[in-house]
Amino acid sequence: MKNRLMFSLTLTLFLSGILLIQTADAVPKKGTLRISGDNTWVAFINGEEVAASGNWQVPTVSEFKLDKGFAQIAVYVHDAEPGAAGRGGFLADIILDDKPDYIGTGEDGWRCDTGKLLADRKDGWEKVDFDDSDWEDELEIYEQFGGGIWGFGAAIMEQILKDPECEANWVWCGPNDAEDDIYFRYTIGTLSVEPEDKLTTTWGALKSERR
Ligand SMILES: [Ca+2]
Repeated sequence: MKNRLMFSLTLTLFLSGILLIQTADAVPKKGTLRISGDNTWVAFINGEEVAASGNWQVPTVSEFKLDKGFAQIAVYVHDAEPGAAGRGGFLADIILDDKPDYIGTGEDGWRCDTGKLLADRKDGWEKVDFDDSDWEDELEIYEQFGGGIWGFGAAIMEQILKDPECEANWVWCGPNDAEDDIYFRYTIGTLSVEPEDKLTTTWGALKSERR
């Protein structure tokens, strides 16, 4: 009886060990954010600007670290041709760890909003603690990378997006021949609830690590 009890105890400990390892393993530690936008874009991670560009055929690639599996992605995309004079496009993917976990535009989880020019928007939309719950969660989804009106640029873009292969779709917030200033957010993981001062310390550390 005692042996059986010991056996059960050992088995339980062993199984919880496996569970713990799997749980720890499931939390991503580093990520890569790849972006293209027609015509220009500015990207933020945890409220800090990480990329800005104006050539959709040359995607930006930003590497970042996650804090206990958490990171906040925010991207502004501007279409330079007013209204129907030109179509806007946003293509992005997030690659987590080396497995890799792949999140592309066109998948669930992205939220978007239309609005003013970036310079005129002062509501903290790019910040970690910004409440985006009233933002649109159904994006307008256009062709997958390689197709559609941006297809002719794919060969050049592939020189940057080849590993891993881009599986994202071009997206927009509302019809891309109507809106010209678009804001996107994607939240990875959950922000751990910590006292305000500790949280500030964590972001401070993240910030200095990137430099
Ligand atoms: Ca336009």
